[in-house]
Amino acid sequence: MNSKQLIKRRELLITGFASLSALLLPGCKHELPPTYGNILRMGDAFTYGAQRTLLSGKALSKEYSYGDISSFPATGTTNPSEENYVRLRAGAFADWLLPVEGHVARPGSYSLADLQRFPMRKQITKHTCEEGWTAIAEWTGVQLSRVLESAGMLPSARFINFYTYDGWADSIDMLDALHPQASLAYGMNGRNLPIAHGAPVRLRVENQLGYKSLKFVQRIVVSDKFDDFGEAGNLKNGWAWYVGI
Ligand SMILES: Nc1nc2c(c(=O)[nH]1)N[C@H]1C(S)=C(S)[C@@H](COP(=O)(O)O)O[C@H]1N2
Ligand SMILES: [Mo]
Repeated sequence: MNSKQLIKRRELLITGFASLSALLLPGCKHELPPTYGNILRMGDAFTYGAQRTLLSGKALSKEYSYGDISSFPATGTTNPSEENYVRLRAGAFADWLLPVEGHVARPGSYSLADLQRFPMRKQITKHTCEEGWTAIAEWTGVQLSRVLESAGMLPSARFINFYTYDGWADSIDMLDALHPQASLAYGMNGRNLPIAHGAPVRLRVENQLGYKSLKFVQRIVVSDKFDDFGEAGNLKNGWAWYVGI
């Protein structure tokens, strides 16, 4: 890192801390992450506060071109053994249905064909794993916002909870859920999403670290309350709830 970069980094940190202290002023309480007060997750307060203030949640993650697409390791669960998943996979996911429920006016389930009837979005983005590797792929899918709008989010909706066939659960806030690049991907690099990468549908949360992009999505629940799923969620790995990049 050269001295210019160091200064820039310092400026960013100072701005970050300044904005964080601004966030601690009364009246700005809503900008504190929902994990605030959890000693294990103090980092959330900094990254969440700084990102929300500096970027206002509007910034798009960089999109790349076809020539930038790289090899892409499949990590974590690559083939769930859960019995329903095994059955659905045997039927090429023709019977797969994604329930969208909770604080919505029209709870219901979406087949793969239903999701593919929504306007399609393609994005070539960089995945950043917490282990330190990155990879670039093209994702084809539907913006999460379209599905949530179709289900009719109620005014009480605050967080979106996701459950997966390999037993993962995680949540994102509304700003990230309605981000234009937040999507339910059913295709990767022009083909159906491979099993190892989360077939038939995975989440893409491009503005956070890779572990927020849940594979093998099973159920979506719109909630009025924050839930990080405690030890059943990412806390068991020592991972922050909010990992904006
Ligand atoms: N359901 C589920 N989602 C998951 C994981 C997992 O093991 N199970 N691993 C996470 C992590 S740590 C990363 S880096 C990416 C890996 O996605 P990939 O297998 O397509 O590389 O998925 C994320 N989502
Ligand atoms: Mo990861």
